[in-house]
Amino acid sequence: MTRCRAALLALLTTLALSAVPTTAHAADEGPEQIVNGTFDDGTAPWWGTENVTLAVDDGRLCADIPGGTANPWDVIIGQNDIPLVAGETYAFRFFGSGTPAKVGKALIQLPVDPWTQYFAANPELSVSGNEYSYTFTAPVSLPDAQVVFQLGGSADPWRFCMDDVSLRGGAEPEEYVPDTGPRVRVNMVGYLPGGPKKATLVTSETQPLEWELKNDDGKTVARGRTVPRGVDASSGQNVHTLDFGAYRKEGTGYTLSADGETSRPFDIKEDLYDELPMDALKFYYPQRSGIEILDSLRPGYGRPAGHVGVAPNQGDVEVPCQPGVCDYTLNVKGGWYDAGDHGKYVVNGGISVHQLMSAYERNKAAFGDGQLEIPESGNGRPDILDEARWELEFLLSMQVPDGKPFEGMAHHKIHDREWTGLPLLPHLDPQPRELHPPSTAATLNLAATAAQAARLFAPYDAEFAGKSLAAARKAWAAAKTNPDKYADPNDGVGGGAYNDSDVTDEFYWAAAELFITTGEKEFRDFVLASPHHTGDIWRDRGFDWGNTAQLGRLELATVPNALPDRERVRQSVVEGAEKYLAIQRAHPYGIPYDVPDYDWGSNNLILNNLVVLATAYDLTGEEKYRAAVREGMDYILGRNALNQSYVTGYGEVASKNQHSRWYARQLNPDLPNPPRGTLAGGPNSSIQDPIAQRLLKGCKPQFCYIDDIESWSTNELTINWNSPLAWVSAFLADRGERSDCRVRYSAHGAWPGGFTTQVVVENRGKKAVDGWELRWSFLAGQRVGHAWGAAISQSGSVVTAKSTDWNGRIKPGDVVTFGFNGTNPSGPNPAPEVFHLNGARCR
Ligand code: 9MR
Repeated sequence: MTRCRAALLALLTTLALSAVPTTAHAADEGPEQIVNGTFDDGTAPWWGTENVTLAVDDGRLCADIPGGTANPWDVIIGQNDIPLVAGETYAFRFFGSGTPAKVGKALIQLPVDPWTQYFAANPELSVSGNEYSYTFTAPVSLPDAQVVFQLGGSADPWRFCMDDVSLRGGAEPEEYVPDTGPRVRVNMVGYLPGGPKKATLVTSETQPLEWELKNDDGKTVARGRTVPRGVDASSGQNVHTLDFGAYRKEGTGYTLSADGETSRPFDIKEDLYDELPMDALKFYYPQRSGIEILDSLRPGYGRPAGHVGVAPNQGDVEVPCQPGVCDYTLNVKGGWYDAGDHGKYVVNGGISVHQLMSAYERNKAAFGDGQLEIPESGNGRPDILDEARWELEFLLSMQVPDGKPFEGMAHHKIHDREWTGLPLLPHLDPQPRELHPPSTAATLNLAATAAQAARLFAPYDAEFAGKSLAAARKAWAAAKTNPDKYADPNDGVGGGAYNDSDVTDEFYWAAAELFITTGEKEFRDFVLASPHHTGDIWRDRGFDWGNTAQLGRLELATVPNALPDRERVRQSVVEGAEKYLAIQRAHPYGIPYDVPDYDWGSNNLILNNLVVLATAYDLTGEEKYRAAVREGMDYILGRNALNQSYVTGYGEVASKNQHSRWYARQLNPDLPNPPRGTLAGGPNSSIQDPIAQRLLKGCKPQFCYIDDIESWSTNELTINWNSPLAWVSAFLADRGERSDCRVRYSAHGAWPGGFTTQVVVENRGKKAVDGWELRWSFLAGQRVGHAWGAAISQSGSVVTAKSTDWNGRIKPGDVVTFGFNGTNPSGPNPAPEVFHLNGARCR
């Protein structure tokens, strides 16, 4: 690789070195230039060449150094972006050990060709380890020198460990100031012609200012005055808002100007969001574990299968438990990698796969086969279900086998024994993999998603649907038997803890899914008795993997079911939406999330609040809720304090260095950036990672973000963050047209396995309908048989009834009636609630 070749050059061209192993008094008082030299926060931002895996072992950074390399620079561990000031003297210290003993190289050097070495030492590393201490005077000023340890050149493998790496002296680290571009903040992707169009201006002015909207030719097409909004707590900025919603003409290259600043360009167009849902969903295929990613399907993203039991991988086909946890192994191959790590976590997989299935269940007709360019495309089933199934099969495999302690529960997670460094492609991960103890939360995630899968897969694969329902029932029973087996909050080495000590919300969600799928009394009674059924669950912070009561409530409100207090449940979602609407209206950046400190993954919480607003639109048809969803998306795509989009490939300035071990282009130019449509976690006030801690200390919430691959606490990508992105963008892409029709769908009789139904369609509009097509979808595996008064066809659960020659015209105020016999292999048969007449949803 280029780094190694250049290192050779550097060796040949280095002139004077000043490696003096001496004490380092004076510089000791200076500022620390090394980030995370104590490895208290994992291995970041330390990197290694591809042939080593960095891991923290007993508080030190350790790595197995391969044998058989020729040169010192064939194996390197280092840290970048070390600022040096010419003439300043530095104290360079570290602890190091070698097993067996070895001589290494410690260098401070230029990070690019010719890799000039400003300092070089050859520490003799012993098995017990030594402390090393040097001084050196920087010959140059440089913002981004490297501290590297060259460890190659040994015929035999050995193990290197280091700790307390410190470089003191020089200047105080410079204050980081993000480049936030023009002070007029817009959705850089654009606005829908009929939607709200707002922007935010950052200014010190307190009086209203003129604004101008210009088209692509620079011609002013609209103007108005800003509304001063005072100082916004989430950014610390004095801001005004601009509203140009009255302008509706489609076009590209619009700009907004105010206070002498011009925004980045944006479009106004109807098909603005047509690609985003599919891009957000395409994110999942290259996130798959256990399967080769085909370059033919994802050019530039092809890679070998990860964790299929091929060395150096130590999983995932026969994975043991952590010591003392179980006496069996499980084949848990497959599923999606959670995020930028190689872990697979049932609670997080649960909400992710649920939100994909729920995007599908909201609007089944929008999802078809061949949309996502995945290996299953062309199999006759909607790709979104195929993608979901990849994860579902993994979740099912995490269930404790019969006859074993905690049988029927689900293991909480499976991941590496130690944290690994970046970059590291999945198939190169050498760490042992372990199953962690079963948890009630994981078990209920399995119950909820498998129950949901049972109804959605029924029309396509009855066997899988049956297997899923059986697993869901078993998981439910196991959770009832073990209602408080919580994940250990300290079990966070090598993977995230995902701990949660209140699972009453998971119980509610699982009961809701089981009730919707089966209609059974046990689940109905549980739902009705749960405090989450009636409580105010609409947290300011939104819902996520650890707060899932909202999932249950949203499902019960939108998916047809026979709950006695259904109307109240629906109303409660509208109440939640009203709350978020009020928060959004008060916010000068239009964010339906206003908390003093932003959470880890704040973008996903914001999107989840948009899910509540979108659901209120679905339930009521009230435009204000749809407008709120559209405005909320503006924040994600650029109308924010940092003036950037958080979705890769969307908007002129967008996140592209999300924390990932395989989309690690920032660390290795041979690797790709994350794919188009990848959401970054977003501002996180707690800034847990070293890069954010170095650069963002004291940040106002919206500024607690940096598009750096090492900033895992602000800039990771995850399966549970792309899932609300997919859900919300699918909602936005849905034109959502409404039509003045009303449908009465009534059961006229049912018998074991069958039913007969009459459908009355009323034209309540002012214009006659000439030729009609009515669309609805069934809950599960129902199928239409003989029909009268309409020609009926069915694809999956989606049914289309077309007018016949003689009843195609419905005059205003008139009705047409048709009917059919159907089969219902199992489960409840609730009347569909959403009907589309000629593509527009009946009110
Ligand atoms: O998204 C998770 C966040 O809600 C938690 O506060 C945090 C700490 O437990 O963990 C986040 O999840 C990470 C997980 O632990 C490991 N994989 C990457 C996840 C996203 O950063």
